[in-house]
Amino acid sequence: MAGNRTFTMIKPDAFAAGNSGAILKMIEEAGFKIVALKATQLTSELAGKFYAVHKERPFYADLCKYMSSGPIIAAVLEKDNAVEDFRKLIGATDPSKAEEGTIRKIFAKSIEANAVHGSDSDENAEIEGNFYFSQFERVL
Ligand code: YYY
Ligand code: MG
Repeated sequence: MAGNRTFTMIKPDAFAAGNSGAILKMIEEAGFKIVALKATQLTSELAGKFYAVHKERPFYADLCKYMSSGPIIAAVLEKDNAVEDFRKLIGATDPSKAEEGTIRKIFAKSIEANAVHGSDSDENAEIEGNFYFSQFERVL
């Protein structure tokens, strides 16, 4: 059975553009409950740890630099079938390929500066949520 939580980040481009509120509104209107939330900024080392699965990819160094370039918002979201439904809401990694009405289509600037992160599996949602939040920083 699919899990009911996923993890998201509002990335530096969307935060800097003042789109965090509009994105969180879209997330709530799509039926997700925000069960953990913080504004923070990653160091390049922490961004590298978060995206370690991509460390052999050609875009990894740029991604780590970009993800640590400014403040972000991290959040855990709750909804039935959370991971899959959230990936649908955010749209394709490359915003030029994202469907109309998706968060990335509306707010992303490029494939790298693509406004939001969404976990790709229940297992990674758990790992990524734990990367940012202790048990006292989330709704149980
Ligand atoms: O899960 P998702 O964020 O949609 O894409 P991933 O393939 O996991 O890549 C993570 C992150 O890396 C992506 O959101 C932007 C960046 N990236 C990139 O800069 N260039 C690529 N060709 C692919 C991904
Ligand atoms: Mg991914």
